[in-house]
Amino acid sequence: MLESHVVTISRFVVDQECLVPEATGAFTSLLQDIALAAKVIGREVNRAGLVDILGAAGKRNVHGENVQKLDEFANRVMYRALDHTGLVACMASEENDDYIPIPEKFPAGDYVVIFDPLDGSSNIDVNVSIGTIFSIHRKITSGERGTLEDCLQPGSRQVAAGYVLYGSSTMLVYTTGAGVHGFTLDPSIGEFVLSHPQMCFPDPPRRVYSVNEAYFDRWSQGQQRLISHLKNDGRFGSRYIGSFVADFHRTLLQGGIFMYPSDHENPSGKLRLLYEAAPIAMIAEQAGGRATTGLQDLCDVVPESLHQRTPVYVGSADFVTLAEGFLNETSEI
Ligand code: P6P
Repeated sequence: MLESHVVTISRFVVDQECLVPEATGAFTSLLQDIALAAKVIGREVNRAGLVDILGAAGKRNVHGENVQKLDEFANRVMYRALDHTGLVACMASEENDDYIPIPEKFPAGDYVVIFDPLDGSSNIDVNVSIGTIFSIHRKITSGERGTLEDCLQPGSRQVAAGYVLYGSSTMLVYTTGAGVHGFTLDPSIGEFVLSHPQMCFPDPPRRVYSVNEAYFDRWSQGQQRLISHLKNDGRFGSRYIGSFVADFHRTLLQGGIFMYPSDHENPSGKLRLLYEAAPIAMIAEQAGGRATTGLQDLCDVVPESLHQRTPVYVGSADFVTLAEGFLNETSEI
């Protein structure tokens, strides 16, 4: 028996569409397609321990990282959910060197979908939560089909952003610029149902910082001073899962700050701008938080290449601002 108050993601996006006079329904369909892909990926992620799908596929992606079979599967699922819809101008993915054009046999649309099909895949074999991250822009070039230029837009031009967290439950969290909304998959009906309407960073926030302190010696002096300050404060706890979506989701629900700094060996950090940092930054800002590279708002960074990396500081606004203060101290004492 379906409770009357249950709101599925399909119902929710249709209701939201009604609030936008010029909406054509295309965006609603696009979000539903992504939700379908999330269900299919989630099913395989949850079966990973049972099916011989674990372990590296023996290939390396553009970053020289071992590609896990689930990575490839998730990438295929996202592509096939979107390629034929007539809604998408082009795509880009962590798993593909170049941008992904829509095949000539299919019509193209106005939206550009950029995604990390399975972030945190190094955690697959140890059953740690992993996620899918997606960023949606409108095509800006005049041609019928999208190009690389349509993918290289700053986060401030995103029309939507979201992530799927494959954890103790499967959650889809997204924003279209009108707040952040979370949906939990109810396996008994196979639907994402609204579980977290209007998500906002809590005020007051929990004093939790999330960073991989193994790299302490490689950090700038400002970063080192920041972490020492948080430790000496005596009120902060530390949590680090090593899966961006999971670490951010906890930060969004409880408050705190997640950091992936640059360091002497990785001057641009590790996380990628287009399909990790920028979508999460849009969500963070829509939830009343902040997201910065340490020097500028992440949503203001104009991408120069598909897979460029960026330092990431995201979370409760006051903590992100505190971090910026330490990172921009001129006195390198
Ligand atoms: P480190 C996972 O491999 C990932 O790309 C992100 O999900 C995560 O935040 C980060 O790398 C963890 O990196 O260097 O701490 O293992």
